[in-house]
Amino acid sequence: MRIVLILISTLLIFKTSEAEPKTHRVLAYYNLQFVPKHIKVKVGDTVEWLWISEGHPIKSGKDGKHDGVFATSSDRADFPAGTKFRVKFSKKMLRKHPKKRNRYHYYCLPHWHHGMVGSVKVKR
Ligand SMILES: [Cu+2]
Repeated sequence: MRIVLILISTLLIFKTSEAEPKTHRVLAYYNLQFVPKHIKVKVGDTVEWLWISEGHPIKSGKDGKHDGVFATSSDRADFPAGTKFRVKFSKKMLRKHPKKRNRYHYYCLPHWHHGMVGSVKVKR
């Protein structure tokens, strides 16, 4: 009986945690790269960028053109290592800023022309 109860509660915990929104980490790395460069998330998930090296103001958009969806608080490349920046890809956010195939591109303001770009694909 006790084992059955443990099994049931374990299953419930797994079921709940599966449905809960997740936080996905992207590193702003030394070699002018976002790691991972492209990620897939689900609606309601959060992406958290973590600065491993200093600098790297982030803006949403492509080819150095900001599209106004999200951006770090400053355009100055003075974010210290350890800085975190979070964006929640909620239903509301997606409705407000619809994108082709739900893919949100972003770039590092001073380094995008060196290839410091990435994207977040939001699965429904
Ligand atoms: Cu950068």
